[in-house]
Amino acid sequence: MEPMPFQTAESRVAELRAELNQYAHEYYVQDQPSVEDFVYDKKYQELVEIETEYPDLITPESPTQRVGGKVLEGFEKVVHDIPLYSLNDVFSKEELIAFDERVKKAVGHSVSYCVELKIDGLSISLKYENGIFVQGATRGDGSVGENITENLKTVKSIPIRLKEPLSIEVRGECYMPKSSFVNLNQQREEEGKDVFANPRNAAAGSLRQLDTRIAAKRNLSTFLYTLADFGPLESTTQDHALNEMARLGFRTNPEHRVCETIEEVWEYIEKFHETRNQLPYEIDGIVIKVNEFSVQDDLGFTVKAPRWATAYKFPPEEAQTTLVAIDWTIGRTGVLTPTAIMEPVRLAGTTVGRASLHNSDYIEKKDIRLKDTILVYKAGDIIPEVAQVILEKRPADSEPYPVPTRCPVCESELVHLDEEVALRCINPKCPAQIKEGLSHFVSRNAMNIDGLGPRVLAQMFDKGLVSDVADLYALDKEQLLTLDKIKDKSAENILQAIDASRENSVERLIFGLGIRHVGAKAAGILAEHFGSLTALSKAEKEEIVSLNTMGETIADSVVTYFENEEVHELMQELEDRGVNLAYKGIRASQLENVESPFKDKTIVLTGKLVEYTREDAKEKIQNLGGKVTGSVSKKTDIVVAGEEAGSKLTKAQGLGIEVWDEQQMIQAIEESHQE
Ligand code: 0OX
Repeated sequence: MEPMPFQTAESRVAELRAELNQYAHEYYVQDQPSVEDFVYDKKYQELVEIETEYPDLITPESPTQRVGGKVLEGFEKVVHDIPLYSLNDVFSKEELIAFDERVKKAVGHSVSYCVELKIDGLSISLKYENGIFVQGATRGDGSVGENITENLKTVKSIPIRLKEPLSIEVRGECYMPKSSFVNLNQQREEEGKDVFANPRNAAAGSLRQLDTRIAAKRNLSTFLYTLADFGPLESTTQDHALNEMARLGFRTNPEHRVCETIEEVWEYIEKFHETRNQLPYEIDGIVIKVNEFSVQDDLGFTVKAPRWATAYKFPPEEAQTTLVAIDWTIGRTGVLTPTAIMEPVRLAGTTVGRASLHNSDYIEKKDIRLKDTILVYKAGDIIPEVAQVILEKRPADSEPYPVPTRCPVCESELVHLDEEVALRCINPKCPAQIKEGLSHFVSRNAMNIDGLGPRVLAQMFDKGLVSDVADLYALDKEQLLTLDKIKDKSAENILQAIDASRENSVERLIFGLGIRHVGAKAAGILAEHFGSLTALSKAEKEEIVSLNTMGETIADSVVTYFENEEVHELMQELEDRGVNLAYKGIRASQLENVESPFKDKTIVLTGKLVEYTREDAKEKIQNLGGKVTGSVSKKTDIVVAGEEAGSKLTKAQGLGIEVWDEQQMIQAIEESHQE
């Protein structure tokens, strides 16, 4: 490519940054993305390229500076000019009413309260000078915290530049969403690393990393709730201060309310006590603050906490029960995972009889034994975990739990690799691993073959019909009919589903092969870049590392995978049996040349489509530059209404949104083209 003149580069960089920062704000702060990931990725890549050519153009607020890179020696101390107070707790309605009585008595009249969810994360304090983020610190003991600016710069919801050039200090909570916590622990388990006990510890562990690239990958988020130093801002209530913070670009929690009476506060508490499990982040209570700042000032502080606020703490989501047995399962990569089988117990609204024990080291470290009374913990929809043993309740005849030394399925000797906390079965022919691998291959994000549940696959394997994924493509109806509960019709459906999967674009196959560290997203990026499995199999490590978001771990894993001769035989077999090895989507680089009525439009598909499946229509529209979303809003441009379309159609009509029938959509797809 022709090198760009400096001036063009300078203005293009400014343009790209403005766009990328806006997209990031919509995505990370407002939870309302306006563009598909690849649009962001492509512009980001362009910015990286220009900045590589002209490093002088890099500024701290460039989104490229969010990926971390600095390795620190330690964390410096930060003295908080304005101390961070803690909160007094209340645990019952009576105590809450007593708080309200104290407040009313002290100020001589009733007051309104601003109520907020109590986010279970880590308190942080952020300083801005002339609108630029200059310092981020932990709470520490309230007077002195630690400087974690570099790690906080990687947290995408924290603005690097405010919407106005103000010098202010704000405070809030940095936390890890539940889903990120589950994914992180799953990944750590697979890598044989220690797991985090809860999202709060995971967030704390991430912010305490000296290598800022680690924090950058941890998907942390924030909610800000205190304007500590107002600068020139004027606010007379907490509620207004929250709105001001949101206006300046901070993420604030949308659930805050103003309540006029303590009864209203109680209703709010009850509502979130019931529904807290459905929130995507953990809360451990509700914070109740006097809304008017002038009344807050009248009430003042005790040594430790404000008199104008309190925290209603929810009872912890923990319970005690007895450990009856430990069940070991083997994953796709040979890792043995122990599950506690317990006396069923009520926990966070459900009855649970199984809980995660993470790995063999966890059992040894915590000295968990059969018949022990254990404390189980569950956060929302996260799988329950065994937190600890209640030693006082240990039976007299208890003995340490003998961790297995042989694979419970293939009986080969287990290994405990250095630096791993898990036991592994390293027999590549271990039936348990192969069955898991088959289940992964057919799963929804991989080859998406319906009708092949784990039982059917296990039977196929046990009967010798299938010993690797390529064998699925050589199955015939007679063979299927030998399986339990498979009748004529279901055999046909299975064969049809297998057949349809032959046509999948290759990212599904790449993911389905189960190459270590290659998730669905990485598979998509690799497929788009290399264009085929064959090209990927010949890729050099450097080329993979050069791709956006790909690291050394993935690159090494891919290269090592394709060094295996058996993998090449498998690829050949797949190809011989008609499985597509090519990328069928449109490469992002080609999208610019698309001319179509869907380009940059938001489309909702509703009702029954006759000629296309939803999935097919979605893929086609996306390939033509459109964004397909699930719900109708003011942002929707076109609603495609199939047969028996219901409420979405009605809503679209109400909002005056353009409505098409399936034929109009097909015609538009056919008339669109790409150069
Ligand atoms: C939270 C939270 C914590 C801070 C000191 C006086 C009032 N964890 O979500 N603290 C506060 O406010 C306190 N608000 C919150 N929302």
